[in-house]
Amino acid sequence: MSTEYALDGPVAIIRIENPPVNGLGHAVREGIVRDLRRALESADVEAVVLTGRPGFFSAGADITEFGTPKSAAEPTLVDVIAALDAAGKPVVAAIDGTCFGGGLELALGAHYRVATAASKLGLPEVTLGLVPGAGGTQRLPRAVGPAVAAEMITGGKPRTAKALAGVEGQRLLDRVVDGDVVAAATAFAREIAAVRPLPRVRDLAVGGVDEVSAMREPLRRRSRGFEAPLAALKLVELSGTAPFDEALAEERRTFLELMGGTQSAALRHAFFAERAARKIPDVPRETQPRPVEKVSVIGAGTMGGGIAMNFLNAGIPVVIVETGQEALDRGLGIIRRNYQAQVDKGKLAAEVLERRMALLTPSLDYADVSDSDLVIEAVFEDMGVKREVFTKLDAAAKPGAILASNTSTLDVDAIAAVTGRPGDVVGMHFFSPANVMKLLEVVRGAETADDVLVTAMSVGQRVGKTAVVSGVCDGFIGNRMLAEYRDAAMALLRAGASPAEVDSAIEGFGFAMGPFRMGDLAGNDISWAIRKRRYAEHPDSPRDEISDALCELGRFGQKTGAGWYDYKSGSREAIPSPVVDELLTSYHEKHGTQRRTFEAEEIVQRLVFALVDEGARILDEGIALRASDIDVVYLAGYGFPRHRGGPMHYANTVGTANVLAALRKFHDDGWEPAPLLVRLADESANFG
Ligand code: T1G
Repeated sequence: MSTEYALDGPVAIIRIENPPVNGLGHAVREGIVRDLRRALESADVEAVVLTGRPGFFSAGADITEFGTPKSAAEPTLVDVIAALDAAGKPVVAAIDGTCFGGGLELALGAHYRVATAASKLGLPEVTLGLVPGAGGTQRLPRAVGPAVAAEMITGGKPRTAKALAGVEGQRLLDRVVDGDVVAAATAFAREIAAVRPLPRVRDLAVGGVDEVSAMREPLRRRSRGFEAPLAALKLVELSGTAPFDEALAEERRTFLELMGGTQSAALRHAFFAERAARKIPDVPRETQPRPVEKVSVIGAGTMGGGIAMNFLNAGIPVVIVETGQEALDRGLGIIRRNYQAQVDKGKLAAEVLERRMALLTPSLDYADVSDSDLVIEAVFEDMGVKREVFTKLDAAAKPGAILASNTSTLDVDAIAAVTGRPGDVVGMHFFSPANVMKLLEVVRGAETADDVLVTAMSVGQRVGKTAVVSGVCDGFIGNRMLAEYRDAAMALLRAGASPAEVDSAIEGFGFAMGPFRMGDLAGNDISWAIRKRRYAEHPDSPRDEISDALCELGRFGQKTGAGWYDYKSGSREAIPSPVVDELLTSYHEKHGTQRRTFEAEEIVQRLVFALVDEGARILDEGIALRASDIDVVYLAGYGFPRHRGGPMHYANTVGTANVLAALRKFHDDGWEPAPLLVRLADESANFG
C-alpha cells in the first residue's frame, strides 16, 4: 500500500494509505514524491493537501525496514521532506490521530499544518534509541521553541494538537479543528493558495537555547547510560547555534551512528518483543475473548486494592470482597487515599475520583460475585487459603465466569483442581503496586481454556498492562529468575563484597535499584518469612546465614529505619551501615574467608548472567513461549534497563559463549549450566 491521489477542485489531495499505522515505508515515500510531482506539474492544481487515514496521519518511519536496503532506498524520508519543503505550490498537512516520528517530520516539511484537536503529535525516536533523523531536531525547535521541542524530543512523549496550539508563539499548527480535517485543510488550502512566499519552517528563527542547555545535567543523571536523549538535546541546542543545513547534517550523522549501536538494537527488540508477547502460537487466531463487563476482586489488601484500581481506571465496575468489615473499610480507604494522592498532585480530577469510587461495590459475601465475568483472587499467599477461596468461588460465580488467582508463585493447577471448572481457571499475577506496575504474568494452567487465556491477555492489555504468558512452575518467569539473581548477589557477599558495591555496580549497568536497596524498599522480612517456611518444610535446605542474621536484628529495611543500609528518619537515602559491616566481618571470621572488592563488570556478569542461565531453563521447559517474552517480563516488571533489551537479548549482544564461559568461572565444578545455554554457546548461536 502507498498513497491515493484525488482532486477537490484546484486542491490535490494525497492520502497515505498503509495500514495498520501508516508507516512511511519505501512504497509510501515513492507514492508521496510521485503524487507531489503530479500535482506540481498540473496547471489545474493550486495547492496540495497531504493527509493519512482517520486516526493515523503516520506513526513514522517503518521500523521493520531499518537496517535493510529499503531504508536507504531512494527516496529517503529526508528527500520526501525536502521535496515538500521546496514545492512551488503550498502543501497543507491535514493531521488526524497519530502523527509520530517521521510522520511529524513530514508535516513539518509542509508549508502549513491543520490538525484535529485530539491528534497526538510527537517525536518518540528516543524510545527506539534514536534521534529524529529527518529534520525533526531542527524544525520542531523552530515551530514550538527550543525548550518545548527539547522536552518532547528527549522524553519521546507526544502532545495533543490542542496543547501544542497553546504554546506561545508556536508556528507548528495553523488551524486546530474538530471534525473532518481534510475538508478543513482543503478549505484552508484554497484560502492561502495564492499567498507567497511559501512559509517554510526551516526559515523560522529559533529562540535562545540557554534553557535547553540547563536540561543537560538532570537529563544525564536520569538517563543512566542511555545515550539517545543526550544526543537529542545536543542537536536541539545546535538548532539555535548552527546554520540549518549544517545542523541537519549533524543530525543525520548522529541518527546513523545511533542506528548502528547496541542500544537502539535493544530498544527496537523491546518494541517488537512487547507486541510478539501478545501472540500465543498454539491458540487459533480466531479465538475470541469472553466479554468482561464486571469484575470481582477477592481480598482488599494492598494487592487486591491495587488490582481493583486497574479496572476502576478502565471504567469497569468492581465488587471487592473481604471477610471482615474492618479489613474491607481499610481496603476501601487505601484505594480512596491512592486516588486522593493523585488529585492532590493535580493528576486526577476530583470528579473522576468520585466516578471511579462509585464503580466500586464493597462486599462481605461471596454471593455478590455471582454476576461478575471475571473474579480475581488476591488473598494471603498460602495454598490452603487459596484452595478454600476457590472452592467458594466455584459455587458462587456464574457459569462461564473466569476465576483468576493473583498468586505470585503457587501452582495454578493445584488451585484449579478444587473447582469443577479448571478450564475457567487462570493465573493473573500482578506486581506490586498493582495499580502502577505494567507487568502482568498470565499463568496458563494445564486445563486453562484457550478463550480464558485470550481473555486474560486482552483484559490485561485493556487495563494498560504488558501481559506475558507463563507456564506453571514455582515463581513462574520473573520471580523464578529473581531468586537466582538474589542468590548471585548473596554469593558475592559471601565472597567478600559489600551491599553498596553490588548495588552500585548493577545500578551503573542501568537498573534503577540494586538488589540490596530493593530488599530494603520491599522489606527484608518478606523474603525472611518465605525462607523460614522453606526451612520448616525442608529442614536440610541451605541456610542464608547473612540475610537471616540481618533479619534477626530486626533490620527489615526502610520500614524499620535500617536494613542492608541505615536510613535517617524520614529519608530514603541508603547509608552504608557499620552494623552490616560488622555482621559481614563476623560471617567471614566464622568461615575463615576475607572481605574483598570486585570489578563492577564481574558483579554485573554474576547477577545478569544468573538471570540468563535461569531464563534458558525456563525457555527449555516451555514455561516461556519465547526468549523475547522473558525480556519483556524483566523490562516491564523488574527494572532491567530497556536500552539493554532484557537479559536474553543482552546475552545475544555479549555472545552466549561468553556468557557460559563467565558463568563457569563464577561457579565451582559441581555447577551445571542450563543445557540450552550450553547448546547455543557451542554453536555460537543466539536465543531465538
Ligand atoms: N514501523 C513498523 N511497524 C510498526 C510501527 C512502525 N513505526 N509502529 C507500529 N508498528 C506495528 C506494530 O509492530 C504492530 O505490528 C502494529 O503496527 C500495530 O502496532 C526518521 C526514524 C503508533 C502508538 O516509534 O508507538 O520515524 O504486532 O500494536 O497499540 O525520525 O505502534 O500487529 O504485527 O503498537 O495502536 C517513530 C511506534 C519511528 C511509533 C500505535 N515512530 N509505534 O499503537 O498498535 S522512527 C514510533 C507506536 C522514525 C524518523 C524516525 C504504536 C502506535 P503487529 P501497535 P497501537
